[in-house]
Amino acid sequence: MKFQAVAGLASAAALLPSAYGAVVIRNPTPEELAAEVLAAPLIAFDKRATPQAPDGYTPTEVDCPSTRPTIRNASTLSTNETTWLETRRNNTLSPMKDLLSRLNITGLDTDTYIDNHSSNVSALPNIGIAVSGGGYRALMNGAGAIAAFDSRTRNSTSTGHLGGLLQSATYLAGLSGGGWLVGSLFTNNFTSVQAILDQDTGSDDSGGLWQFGNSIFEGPDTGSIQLLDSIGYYKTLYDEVSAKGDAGYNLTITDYWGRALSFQLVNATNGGPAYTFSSIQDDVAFSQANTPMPILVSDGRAPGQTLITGNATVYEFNPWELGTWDPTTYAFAPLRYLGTNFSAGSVPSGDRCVRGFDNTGFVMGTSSTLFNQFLLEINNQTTLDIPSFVQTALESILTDIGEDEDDIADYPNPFYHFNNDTSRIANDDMLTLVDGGEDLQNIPLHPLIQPERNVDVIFAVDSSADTADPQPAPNWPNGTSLVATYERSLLPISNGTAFPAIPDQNTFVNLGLNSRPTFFGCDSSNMTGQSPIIVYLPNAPYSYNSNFSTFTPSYTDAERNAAINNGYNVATMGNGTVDSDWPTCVGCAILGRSLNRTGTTIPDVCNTCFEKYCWNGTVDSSATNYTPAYALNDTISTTSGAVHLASSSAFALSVALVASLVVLF
Ligand SMILES: *[C@@H]1O[C@H](CO)[C@@H](O)[C@H](O)[C@H]1NC(C)=O
Ligand SMILES: *[C@@H]1O[C@H](CO)[C@@H](O)[C@H](O)[C@H]1NC(C)=O
Ligand SMILES: *[C@@H]1O[C@H](CO)[C@@H](O)[C@H](O)[C@H]1NC(C)=O
Ligand SMILES: *[C@@H]1O[C@H](CO)[C@@H](O)[C@H](O)[C@H]1NC(C)=O
Ligand SMILES: *[C@@H]1O[C@H](CO)[C@@H](O)[C@H](O)[C@H]1NC(C)=O
Ligand SMILES: *[C@@H]1O[C@H](CO)[C@@H](O)[C@H](O)[C@H]1NC(C)=O
Ligand SMILES: *[C@@H]1O[C@H](CO)[C@@H](O)[C@H](O)[C@H]1NC(C)=O
Ligand SMILES: *[C@@H]1O[C@H](CO)[C@@H](O)[C@H](O)[C@H]1NC(C)=O
Ligand SMILES: *[C@@H]1O[C@H](CO)[C@@H](O)[C@H](O)[C@H]1NC(C)=O
Ligand SMILES: *[C@@H]1O[C@H](CO)[C@@H](O)[C@H](O)[C@H]1NC(C)=O
Ligand SMILES: *[C@@H]1O[C@H](CO)[C@@H](O)[C@H](O)[C@H]1NC(C)=O
Ligand SMILES: CC(=O)N[C@H]1CO[C@H](CO)[C@@H](O)[C@@H]1O
Repeated sequence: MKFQAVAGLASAAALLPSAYGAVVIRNPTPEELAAEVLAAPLIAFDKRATPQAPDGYTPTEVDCPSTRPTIRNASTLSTNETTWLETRRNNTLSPMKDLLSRLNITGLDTDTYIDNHSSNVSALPNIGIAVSGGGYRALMNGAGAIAAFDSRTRNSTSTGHLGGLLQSATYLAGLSGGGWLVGSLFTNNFTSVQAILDQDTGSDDSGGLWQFGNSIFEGPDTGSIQLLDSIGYYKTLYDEVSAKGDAGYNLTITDYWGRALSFQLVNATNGGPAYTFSSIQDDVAFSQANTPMPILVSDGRAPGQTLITGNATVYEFNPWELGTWDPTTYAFAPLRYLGTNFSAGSVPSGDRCVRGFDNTGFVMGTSSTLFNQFLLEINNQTTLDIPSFVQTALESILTDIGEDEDDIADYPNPFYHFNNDTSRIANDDMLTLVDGGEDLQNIPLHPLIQPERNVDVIFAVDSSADTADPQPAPNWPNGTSLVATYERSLLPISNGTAFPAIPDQNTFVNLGLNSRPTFFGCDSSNMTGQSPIIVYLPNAPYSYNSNFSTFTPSYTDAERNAAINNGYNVATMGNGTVDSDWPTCVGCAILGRSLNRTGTTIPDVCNTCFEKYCWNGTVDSSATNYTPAYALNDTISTTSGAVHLASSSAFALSVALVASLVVLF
């Protein structure tokens, strides 16, 4: 893409007055004023993820707390997490009892089993859920799985369903598009997918979450409670990001991307500029451990570097911290004080602290920076009225950082001069993070296979677009992400993490391991170290072809709902209609490691399940093509028609962009 060279941000700002000359600043109507009050950024006692940032999107200096924040090394869990886990593990027991009893594990009295071990909760199952990247397709397919696992979804606790698994889980990790899902739920008081879908059953289709009918190029629907028309939307994005730049922070395309995403994912009429990811720690439901712990994943990539699969440092964001277990940094920073000038692990005396850097949209955008490319398509939206100051601002950023770096997110490096001898980034001013899927590990397993977390089973929802386009069935997963995590586990950077053996992608396709659920790592004695059982849940056509191209920017509500419904069917195998043993087998996967730990005999029904669902080591690497058939008879079609055929993108994409995204998703 060719951009007119512009000298820098200052010149973009200088263009502001004339650019704004075209903007009609409207007189707010009483209705708009009322909406503004609703969206007021400082609702002090609103105990959900909250607009805690002192000055909206702009990171702001504040006095440090009396105990000044510090960087810690990664040898243990944080005390915040350890404390929280004591309550969370207890809180999972009652939902887990309900769930397991519904899953009908003949030969094991699961109520008695849990009661007998409840004084030593670490003997009992510790569940993680991981939702892959893949843009809106991944958000929607992942949402179907989460809805299936959520006892708040209507009918989800009927026979054949899996409701309650979410309530039984300790961790919920998301990456890129999966991170949009996780971030959106947690920014909204851990609302349910059901509640989000229920919002627009009425005639008022405005102002709610997940309105994907308008792409990010258009901005939010201008319904009754929306403040912004298209120009107002762009002006808001521009003003907020510019203010961060004016405050002295380096800007990247991720700043714009994160702000734009927030209008769809954060339930606020103004895109929630002051919402921070660290505010989740004060959310009542989370802090009382009535939700799983959310984790988002991103990769480190220094400027000018090419990211090599297996060699990237994998970072996580959780409500308390940003950091990594990898030996190449091996440190965690307090999320709330990101942006503060840390040096050798502490804030130099005399320096103040910074708050508001961890804007929740920016964190979600950091996990999904590949979609910065999406935003750069703005120049090609000829049918839309996109103000020139937006294009100028994006061009200016690219001029500053270089077009090869259009996918980075810039963080002042909190790990500066920390772990000098071992950290790759000890001498870098900036910590530059990119999309968590750029190292091909598109499922956020990394945080969940850390031995410190003792996870027993991971429900790994894979919405990757691995199968090539064009071919009969593009944009379905074929195991590539699991292969990447397995191969990395054999390298020194894995630092004590272990992962089950995973076969090559042709084997996945030839044996159908990517068109039905498969367990990996069933036999713990066969492993080089402590590893969970992986319950692989690959997106596949059950009731709908949800294999939208990663670049499709907008979706009708019908498409969205059908994709979510398909995801529900993937997770439940059509509510147990494809295999009536499936719910029982899910229960067996949950209990597997725990039964080993407590020396309990595996019930016969579970042995049958493990024979049926565990990959048994068979390999068939012969060349192959993926041609899936619907798993259910009851299928849905939407007006977009046969999206399983090479999907027509809503706008022209350059060869280079298609290539860069196809390789990664
Ligand atoms: C997290 O841990 C720190 C240090 O132990 C403590 O000061 C802080 O209050 C904790 N935060 C929460 C939300 O528990
Ligand atoms: C968890 O449950 C155990 C056993 O009932 C109890 O001893 C412990 O105090 C509980 N811990 C928390 C943090 O609630
Ligand atoms: C429970 O599983 C047994 C087989 O182990 C089966 O005979 C029975 O019908 C199942 N019950 C329900 C309610 O599905
Ligand atoms: C829930 O189950 C009831 C009774 O079986 C059925 O009528 C209804 O359609 C189901 N609702 C959903 C959302 O599946
Ligand atoms: C958050 O959700 C909880 C549980 O559903 C509810 O009791 C509470 O009122 C909600 N809080 C807000 C601020 O919406
Ligand atoms: C979004 O916010 C509106 C207004 O505060 C609220 O009525 C609605 O329940 C919220 N939606 C969700 C899914 O939380
Ligand atoms: C901006 O980026 C430059 C070059 O990477 C770096 O030296 C500088 O510290 C950054 N400034 C801030 C405020 O992060
Ligand atoms: C891994 O990345 C580091 C820098 O991040 C680089 O110095 C090193 O050569 C890379 N190793 C391999 C095997 O690519
Ligand atoms: C790390 O190295 C820098 C520069 O050499 C030095 O100033 C700093 O004190 C070192 N940090 C530690 C903790 O030794
Ligand atoms: C599997 O996916 C990779 C990309 O991740 C692709 O290169 C390969 O051709 C695919 N193989 C099959 C059999 O689908
Ligand atoms: C955008 O359009 C220009 C022509 O206006 C074209 O040269 C360019 O390749 C397009 N960019 C992309 C990413 O499609
Ligand atoms: C188990 C293991 O190898 N842990 C190492 C991970 O990396 C850190 C930092 O290099 C080492 O201190 C640990 O021993």
